[in-house]
Amino acid sequence: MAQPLFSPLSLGRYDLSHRIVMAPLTRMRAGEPGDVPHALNVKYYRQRATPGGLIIAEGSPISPSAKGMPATPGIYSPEQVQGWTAVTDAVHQAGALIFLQLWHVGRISHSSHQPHGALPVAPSAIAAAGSAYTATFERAPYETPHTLTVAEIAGVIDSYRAAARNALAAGFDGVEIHGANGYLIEQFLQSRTNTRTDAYGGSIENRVRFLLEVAQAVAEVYGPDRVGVRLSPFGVANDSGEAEPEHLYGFAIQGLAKLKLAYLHLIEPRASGAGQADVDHKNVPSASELFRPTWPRVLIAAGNYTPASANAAVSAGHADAIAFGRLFISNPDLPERIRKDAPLNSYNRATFYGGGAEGYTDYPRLGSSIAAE
Ligand code: 8OZ
Repeated sequence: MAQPLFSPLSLGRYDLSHRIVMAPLTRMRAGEPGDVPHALNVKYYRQRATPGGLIIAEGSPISPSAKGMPATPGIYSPEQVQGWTAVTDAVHQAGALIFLQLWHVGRISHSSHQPHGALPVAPSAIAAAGSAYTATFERAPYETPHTLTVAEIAGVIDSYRAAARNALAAGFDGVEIHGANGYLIEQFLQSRTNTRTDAYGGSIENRVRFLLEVAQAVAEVYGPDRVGVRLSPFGVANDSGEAEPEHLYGFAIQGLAKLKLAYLHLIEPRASGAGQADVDHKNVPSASELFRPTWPRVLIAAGNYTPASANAAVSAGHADAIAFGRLFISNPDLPERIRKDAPLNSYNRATFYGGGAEGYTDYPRLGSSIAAE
C-alpha cells in the first residue's frame, strides 16, 4: 500500500514530493572563530537532501546576543552568509528545499557568549533553573538576565528582520521562527518567565505580542508563504512550562493564522525534553491533533515519530508532514529507507553536540558500510 508520507504536498509557494522533513537540529559544529558554516556542514546537509524534500536547518542565532551555545552557526555576519550560501547551493543541487531556523535563546545563554561579557537578555529578570553551556563547552549556572526595555525589544525585532534578509541573501527558500523549547519567544509567551506590566506582559494578548511582531517582521522580508513557526505547547525544556497551554497557544496560533504563514511546526508533548532525553510522556494530548482545527494551513508535527506512526498521523489528517530529528541524524537517506521499509541506523547520543565528522557525516547509506559522500 502506498505510504501517505510519499504523497505530494504544497507548502506555501512550494511543492514537496514527500512529507518527511528534516527537523532543525543543534549540532554545535560551526567553524570557529565566528560561528561560520564550513565544508563539514555543507557535506552533512548535502547528505540529507532529497529531491522534493524539505530540510529545516539548525537554529541559528540572529545576532551575537541571541547565542547561547558554543559553535552554533549564526546568520548575522557576512562570513556566515557566505558559509550558509555553500550549504544552500549544495542542497539545491540535490533538489531539496532548505529553510533556516531563526533563533534567539534569551535567558538560555551565558555571559561568556555575550558581547562584552554582558548578561543574557529576557522579558523579565528571572534566572532559569539548570546550567548553561559556556563558550568553552563547560557548564555554569544560568545567570539572572537583563530585562529588555521596550526600545531594546524593538531592536531585537530589527535583528530578526536583518537575519531574515541575510537568510534570503544566503539562498534559503524560507525561514522558520523558533518559538519553542524555552527560548526567547517562549519566555515572552509564558507567565513563569514574563512578569512584565507593559504591552508585552500580563494578559495572553500581551504575552503573544512579541511572537506576532517577530512573525510580521520576518514575513515582510520573505512573504508569509515562505515563513513557518515552531512551537512546543506542552514543552518543559529549558525550565519552561505553562499551566494552561491550550488557552495560550490556541490564542497564539489564531494570531499566526491571520498572518497567513506557510506552516505551523508543533513539537509533541511526548518529546518535550527537546533532545535532552529519550522521554516519551504518556497521557498528554497530541499537540497536532489538538491544534489542527485552529490552523488552516500546513501543519508539521515532530517528536518521537516512527515511520509507522508518521504515516498514521498523516493518514488521519492530524499533520500534513512529519519532521524527524534523531532518525535523520543517523540516517542520511531516511526518506529512501522509509520508502523501502528498510532497517534504520541507530543514533549515538554522545556525538550529538560538538566534535567533528564522527556521528555527523559518517552514518552509512543503505547498502553501504561506509559514510555517504
Ligand atoms: C538540544 C540541544 C541544544 C539546543 C532546541 C535548539 O531545544 C535546541 C537545542 C536542543 O530547540
